[in-house]
Amino acid sequence: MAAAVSDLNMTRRRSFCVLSRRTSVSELVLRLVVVCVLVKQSFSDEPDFSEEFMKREYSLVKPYRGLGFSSSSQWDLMGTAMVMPDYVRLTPDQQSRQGAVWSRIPFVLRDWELKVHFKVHGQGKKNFNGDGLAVWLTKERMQNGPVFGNMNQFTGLGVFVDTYPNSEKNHDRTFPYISVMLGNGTLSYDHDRDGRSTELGGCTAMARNSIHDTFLLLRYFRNRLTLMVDVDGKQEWRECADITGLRLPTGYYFGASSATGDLSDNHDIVSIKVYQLTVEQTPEEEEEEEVLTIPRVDNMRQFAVEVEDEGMSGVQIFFTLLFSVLGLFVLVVVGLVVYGRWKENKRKRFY
Ligand SMILES: [Ca+2]
Repeated sequence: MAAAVSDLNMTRRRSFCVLSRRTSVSELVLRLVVVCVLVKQSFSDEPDFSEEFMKREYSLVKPYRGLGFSSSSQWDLMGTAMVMPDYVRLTPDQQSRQGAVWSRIPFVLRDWELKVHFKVHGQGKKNFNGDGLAVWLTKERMQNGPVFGNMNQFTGLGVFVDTYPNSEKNHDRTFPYISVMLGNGTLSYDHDRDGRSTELGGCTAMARNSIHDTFLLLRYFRNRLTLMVDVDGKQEWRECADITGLRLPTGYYFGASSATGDLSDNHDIVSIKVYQLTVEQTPEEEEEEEVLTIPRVDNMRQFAVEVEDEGMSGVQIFFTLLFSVLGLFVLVVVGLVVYGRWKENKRKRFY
C-alpha cells in the first residue's frame, strides 16, 4: 500500500530516452540520435510524499522473535497475549480475558502511516461475540482497564474495532463498527454507548469471521487523520473516517489491546507496520509548529460530539426579545392604570 501511495503521490519527472543507432560497415559512420522526452506527471491535489518506508523499530512483523521477553525486542506483551508462529493472539475465544502488546519505543515521527493486519474470529454467532480490539498511539502504555483491555481517560489516539453493540440505541448502525477517538486525559470512552459521544468518525466493517485478510490503515500528515479499511478481500482501501485539524504530540506509544467479557472471540494481530511519510513543509507551516502537550481537534463542532453551549441560539434570542417586549407592554399598561387612579383620587380630594 505504502509503495502504491508513493507511486501515486510523488511528483515525478520521467525521462524517456530513445536511442536511435544506425551502424553501417561501408560508411563506418555511427550516428547517435538521442531524443529525450520529458514527461512531467503531476498530481497536484495529492500530498507530496517524497520519501516513505517502513520503520522496523516501530513495526510488529513476523517472525516475532523474542517478542515480549527478550531485551532486544521492541514490544512488550501483557495479560493473555501470546505469540504464535503466524500471529500474536491478544485474547483467546474465552470469557473475561484481557491482552495487549505495546511498543517499547516512543514514537517521534510527525507524518506517518500505520497498517494493521488483524483477525477477529470465534465460535459465537453474530452478536454473541465480543468485545473487539483496539489499536493505540497513546502517552500511556501497559495499563489494564475497561476500554478493550486498556485504561480509560487515555491520552492520544484509539481506534476501536467494536464487534458487539452494547447500546440498545445503536440499531441504526451495523456491527462490527470501527471508530476513532482522540483522548486528552480527561475524556471518557463510554463502553455502554460504544463510545458514540466521543467518536470522531467511523464505519461499519464486516471484519469478523471473514474469509479475507482484514486490514485497517491510519494515515496522519499535516494534522489530518484518515482511517481506511480493507476487509472485503478487494485489495483496496475504503475510507472510514477523515479528520482535519487533529493535533497529536509525539513521543507516544503504539499498542494493540483486546478484552472479552461474557462473550468472547479470538483477537489476533498479524502485523503492525509503521511507515514514515516525508511531507515537505511550507515555511508558514514550520513557523506555525507549536509545542503540543495535549492532543486536540481544532474544530470539535465538525463531529457529532457534545460540546458546551457558548451562547443563545436564534430561537432563544427571539423568545427573550418577545417576552421583554410583552413585559414592557404590561408594565406600561399597569403604570397608566395606576397613574389614572392616582389622578382621579387627587381630583376627588379637591372637591
Ligand atoms: Ca461495543
